[in-house]
Parts: sequence; C-alpha cells; structure tokens
Amino acid sequence: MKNYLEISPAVKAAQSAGLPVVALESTIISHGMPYPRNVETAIKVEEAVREAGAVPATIAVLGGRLRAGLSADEIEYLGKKGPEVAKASRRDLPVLVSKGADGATTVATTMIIAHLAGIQVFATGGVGGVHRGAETTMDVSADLEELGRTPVMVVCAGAKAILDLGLTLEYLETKGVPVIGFGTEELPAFYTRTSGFKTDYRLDTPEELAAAFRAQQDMGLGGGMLVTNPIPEEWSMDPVRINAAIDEAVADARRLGIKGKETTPYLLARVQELTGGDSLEANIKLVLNNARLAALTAKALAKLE
Ligand code: PSU
Ligand code: MN
Repeated sequence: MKNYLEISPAVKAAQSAGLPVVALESTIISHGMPYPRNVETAIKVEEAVREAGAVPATIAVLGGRLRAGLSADEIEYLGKKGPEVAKASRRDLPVLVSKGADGATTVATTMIIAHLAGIQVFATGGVGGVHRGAETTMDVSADLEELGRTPVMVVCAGAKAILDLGLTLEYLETKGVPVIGFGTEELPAFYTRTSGFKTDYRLDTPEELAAAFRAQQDMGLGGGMLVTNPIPEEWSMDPVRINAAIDEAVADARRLGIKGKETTPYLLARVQELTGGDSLEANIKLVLNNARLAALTAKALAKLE
C-alpha cells in the first residue's frame, strides 16, 4: 500500500500520539458547492474539527496518490477546478491511480482511503442512496455498498430528499448497516430535521456513538455505521419550500436525461439554484455541525482504545 497511500505529516503525528483524527471528503468541495464557498467551507470544517479537539484529514486522489490530509493549497486547487476534477467512487480508483490522475472522493471512496489510513470517523453533509425511480434506473449509490463493507463511521445530516429515503433505509438494513439518529428517533432529511422515517436507534452522546461503533468492530461484524445528525433548528429550511425545489430538480433531471454519476451533482446544483442560495447556507451549517460531532466521537473512541 505504501506506493499508493500518502498520509500527511500532521495526520501521522496525531496517529502516533494516539490523538483522534476525522476524515473529510472532497466531492463535496469539487461537486457539492460552488467556488469559492466550497474552499472557504472546507477550511472552516477543518477548523471546526480542530476546535473540537481532533485532527482533520481531508481525503482526495492527487496525481494518482491516495491522500489523507491535504494542505490549504491543495484544497484551493480542488475547489477551483470544481467539476473538472473526476468524481471518484470505488470503481474509479484503479484507472485514476494507474494514470496518475486527480479525483475528488465521494463518501464511498473517502471511507476506503480513511480505512487504509487507519481513520475510523468521517464527517460529511449528505450520503448517496437509492435514487427516486431506482425501480427502473437501478441507480443506487456505491456509498451504500461501502457502508455495508468498510469499517468507518460516517456522520452526516441524513439524506437529501433527491433520494427515495424509504428505499435507502431498506437497502441499509439489507446490508447490515446500523442507522443511528443522534438525539432523534427520526431520520433527518438534510435540510430539515424530520423526514417521516424512523432511524434504527437513537443515541444521545458522542460516548454512546463511540461505544456502539467499538462493539460493532470488536464483534467482527464488519461494515460501517451511519450516524444521522439533524441540522440545527435555526438553520433548518421550510420543508414545503425545499421539497418543491427538490421535486422540480428531479423532474428537470428526468427531462434532460441526466444519468449515472452526473445525477447527484446535477441535483445538488439545481436545488441550490432554485432556492436562490439559501440551501447552500443550510448546507454549510450542517457540515460544520457534523464535523464537531465527528470530532467529539473520535475523541470518545480514542479513550476506548
Ligand atoms: N449528497 C449530498 N451532498 C454531496 C453528495 C451527496 O447531499 O456532496 C456527494 C457525496 O460525495 C456522495 C456522492 O458520496 O455525492 C454520491 O454520489 P452518487 O449518488 O453518484 O453515488
Ligand atoms: Mn448513481
């Protein structure tokens, strides 16, 4: 692996000292938000992790290397290039690496690289899932398969209603992935705190999250854990308004025949357009909120080791 994986000196130093580390993804930078807010946010998210007492490791593929821990210049590079950078899921890694190319890592690929680098906790905004209409398109995000096989805890704000939330939960159940509501019984729907769907379990403290993850790994059950952390009340959006924008974005994507890996980035950008940027503000706040919870959980996990 040492020919492929490169852990930054800061992350390595933290790991040798037994300090908690939190992985962060890069597709959210290149494909999830517009420049320059994406770069500003990525830097602020790293700060939020540090303020909560952990070390951030933003993950990407750069020049064919699997990188855990980026410099501010590298984050700026990914953010400026935006969607020109390849969106890298599991199936994209072999060719990107063999060609020495760059890739922005999705939740799936960030989990893979985090695990290779020995990082157990990862914070992001929203995860991929089963798309609406998947009965005919078979569009199911590779993020769900990865959660079923790679032992990393993913802290998110639930899933956007661009997905079929009910089918997403069914799929996770089949794959044996625990879905935890942090301080809630309900699956949060990214921009809103509620969705009408229940999570499997409610846990209320970072210590409880860490203990559940430790038990999962100690028992050798394998696979990851999905922690869904509702957006703080003051930043949550009006469900009628956001769901109307999402419905319109999904209809536009269908009309335009958008498919494959383009679907999610198209829907994210279209929802942002339709809500006049309000959804971007909510998005930024919830990522920061998840980064703090992930850092506190990584700290609690480090105490158990
Ligand atoms: N959902 C969001 N924001 C995001 C993504 C999804 O609310 O930024 C990104 C993440 O990187 C996620 C990826 O892993 O999109 C899923 O893409 P796909 O549906 O093509 O698997
Ligand atoms: Mn897909």
